[in-house]
Amino acid sequence: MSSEIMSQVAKLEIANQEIEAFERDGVICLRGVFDNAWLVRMRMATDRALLNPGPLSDDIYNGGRFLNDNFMWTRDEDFRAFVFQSPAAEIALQVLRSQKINFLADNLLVKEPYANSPVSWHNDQPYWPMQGSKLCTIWLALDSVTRESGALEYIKGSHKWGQPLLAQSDPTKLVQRKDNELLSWDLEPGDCLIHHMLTLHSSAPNTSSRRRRGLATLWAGDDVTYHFLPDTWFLRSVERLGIPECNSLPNLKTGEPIDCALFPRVGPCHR
Ligand SMILES: O=C(O)CCC(=O)C(=O)O
Repeated sequence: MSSEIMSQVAKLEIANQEIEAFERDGVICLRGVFDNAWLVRMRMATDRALLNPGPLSDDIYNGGRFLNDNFMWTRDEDFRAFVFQSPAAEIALQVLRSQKINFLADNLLVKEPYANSPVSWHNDQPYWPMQGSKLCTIWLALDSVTRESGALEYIKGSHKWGQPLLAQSDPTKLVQRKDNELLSWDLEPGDCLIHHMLTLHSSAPNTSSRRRRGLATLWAGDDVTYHFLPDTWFLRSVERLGIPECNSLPNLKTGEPIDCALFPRVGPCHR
């Protein structure tokens, strides 16, 4: 890693107030934590990914294109650099108050102009064969994001309900509680949302003439262990990835840490 990148990451310090808000509300917005160099690099990488979607991608054309792709880091140098060199791992480490951090996956979510593809209410944890409380998703805005271009919306505090919800399930009972308070932010490029992987969230269609490119990365802290559950999205999909990192999966044991080639530890001595 270059000394410039190392000092950028070393300087990052998330205020205790923000970390407490994450713990209380299940989501926070941090402004301007990814600089222009990362934005330029990841926008170019995103445009490459759009030309060559991976084996787990969903590519929907409805009014405009919505590409939802994963595991770009295993096939593209810039997505890989984002995992190991960008401030993302340090953000996750601090927000989760963790001593170590493992990377789970990246997820590219591009809503092109007029993509009539809302994402329905869900939380992220039930897609993964993991247990533990220190799990978060960092959603980085590569473009300006408003309600019209497909902003995310969260149910404040819902990470404490302990309720898994897949996007295909009926959310009515959970999301229509009277006391729900919704949180949403307009974003500028370089801002990011950090949500707990049990926080319920959804996103609006893109009704604007602007692109809405988001790069989400998923992170696990030191209390997270592997739990073999054949019915998770991840375990149903993983064979289609067909990458050498997957060979490390059979070594994972229920109740044990998730360190392996597919869920690498990221930190100063692992970069
Ligand atoms: O980008 C979106 O529209 C949805 C993102 C999302 O659901 C997630 O990052 O978990």
